[in-house]
Amino acid sequence: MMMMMMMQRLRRSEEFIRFGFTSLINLRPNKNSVSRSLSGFVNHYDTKGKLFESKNGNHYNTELHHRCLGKNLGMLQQYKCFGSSSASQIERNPLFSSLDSKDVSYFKEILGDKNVVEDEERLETANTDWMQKYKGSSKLMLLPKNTEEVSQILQYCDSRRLAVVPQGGNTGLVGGSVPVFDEVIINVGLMNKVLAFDEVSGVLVCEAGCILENLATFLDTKGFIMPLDLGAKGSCHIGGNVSTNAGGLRLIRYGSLHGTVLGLEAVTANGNVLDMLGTLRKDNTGYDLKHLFIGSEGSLGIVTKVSILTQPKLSSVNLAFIACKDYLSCQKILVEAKRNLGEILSAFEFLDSNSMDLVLNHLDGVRNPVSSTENFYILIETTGSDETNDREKLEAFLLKSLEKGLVSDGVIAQDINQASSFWRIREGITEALQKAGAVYKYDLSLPVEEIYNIVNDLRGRLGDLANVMGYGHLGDGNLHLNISAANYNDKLLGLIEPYVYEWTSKHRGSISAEHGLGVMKANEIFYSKSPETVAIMASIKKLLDPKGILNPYKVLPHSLISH
Ligand code: FAD
Ligand code: 2HG
Ligand code: ZN
Repeated sequence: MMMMMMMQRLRRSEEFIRFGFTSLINLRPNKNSVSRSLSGFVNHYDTKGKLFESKNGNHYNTELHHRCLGKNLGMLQQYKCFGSSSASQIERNPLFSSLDSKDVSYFKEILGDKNVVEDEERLETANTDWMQKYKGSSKLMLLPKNTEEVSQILQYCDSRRLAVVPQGGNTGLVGGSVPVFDEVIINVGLMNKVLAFDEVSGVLVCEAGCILENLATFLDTKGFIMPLDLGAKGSCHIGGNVSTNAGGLRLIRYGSLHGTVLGLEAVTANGNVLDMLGTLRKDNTGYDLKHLFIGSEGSLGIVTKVSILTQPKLSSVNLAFIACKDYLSCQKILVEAKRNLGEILSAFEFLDSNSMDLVLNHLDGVRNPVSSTENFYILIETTGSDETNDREKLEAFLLKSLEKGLVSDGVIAQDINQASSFWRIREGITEALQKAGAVYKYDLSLPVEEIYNIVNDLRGRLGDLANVMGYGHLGDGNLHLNISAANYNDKLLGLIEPYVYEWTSKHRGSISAEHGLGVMKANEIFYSKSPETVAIMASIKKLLDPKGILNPYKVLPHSLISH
């Protein structure tokens, strides 16, 4: 019966409509605005742009969700705790200076008054991460307009040993983009110009503060697309994307930023400008140093310019939303999709029924596109240049999967609105989790066959203490394991960590597939990297930032770099 219905649906969709995607979420809208994403998610902003209330009415405690906050010594908080182990306690590096009025005067001289932000409300926003989970107490945010200004700022901070935190769109999910204590925030959002675009090679050169979605809009006018796409595109910066080595929804097709970023410019701690802004596909002259900055989360330098290989926009895009009864079927569909859709496969994402229920319960206007309730859902996107052929390929693939019993139901988007509503389900999970209460977030790379075992194990371990959700970029072997609970509490955290990290390590996975380590996992790096490798990382950090002023307490274990 189910099979008949699915066949009918697929046959009925004679005209699978092509679409291009527009913005899904603008996470940090302009001043004086009430922003609305496609689902109706609303953040209220006051006139200074500060987030003060989420739609569900949660008023966040200004101390947020740190496990412990340590004592106040004078003006400065000296300790903070993150994670579950005693090693997660962080001490403010006593070697760092504290900001004084002469520092502020100097910055005003080089940047002008208006780009030296001391306003409390703007600082409150810049001190707080997207999840409202990490919060610093910086008294200063600097907004440089060009590389020279970044260089002058860093040269000065280095000479004074003032710690800094580079910030882009502040959408990071590991507490990397906000200060831990009083670090000066350097936000490159004013550096937002497209510098060059070559329509023959597809190489785009731009400043680091360009918002990803604005670049996508610019490229659209030229008939090109960015090689990466993520739910935070309305707010995240390309510099932030490069610094986190963001993955996202298109990685399965276009690869990671280590492949698509052809060059970059970065400023190191002492103000040195490293011009590595090449635009060549091939360049084997010596060590390829740009890779050090891709994914180093602002710990080695501030990325100021990026050169990236973009892709031609193809005319036919199709999106299917399908339901499966078990995880083994999801795996088999992935294998078949790679084999049968091959060159046109452009996304392969999955979510479990807990994730689906969460989205349905917390986001307005979202509905399950398939009539049957199943344990798993998959989004398969194809992008190609032959409309008839691409459509037939996807249709034939789905019918075959249905006949084999791998798929129990499914639909193909008929127009751009339907496609957006399908993507809204997948991209909206992070937002729905925020609304549901406390969330413990893990971003794991694992062998595909192991991915759902950890979700099941954790469910067994936590019982009814929390709601465990599994979703993510299945095509890339990347699970987003999220544990949602009414409140943050130590008992729950103690059951989750280090269990999740040990489990991942035992299966030779990575404890950070795409979000980075930030402050959340700086001390956990050994679960995925050998001591010898981490020691070399610490040497590189010392070489490029001997005084440790760049994004301290992040990425590497504090014990290795705090002296
Ligand atoms: P920020 O959050 O401001 O900073 C992130 C890190 O980079 C920090 O350590 C910061 O110090 C450093 N940094 C920022 N700019 C610079 C710079 N110019 N120079 C040096 N260091 C810098 N991530 C994914 O990988 N895939 C996803 O699919 C994805 N989806 C998301 C969906 C939602 C709804 C949200 C909220 C987040 C998502 N993320 C995802 C995480 C986040 O959006 C990415 O990590 C993104 O690349 C961060 O960019 P940003 O400009 O906001 O950087
Ligand atoms: C995604 O793929 C993002 O949606 C966010 O990387 C994942 O919320 C998360 O854990
Ligand atoms: Zn992701």
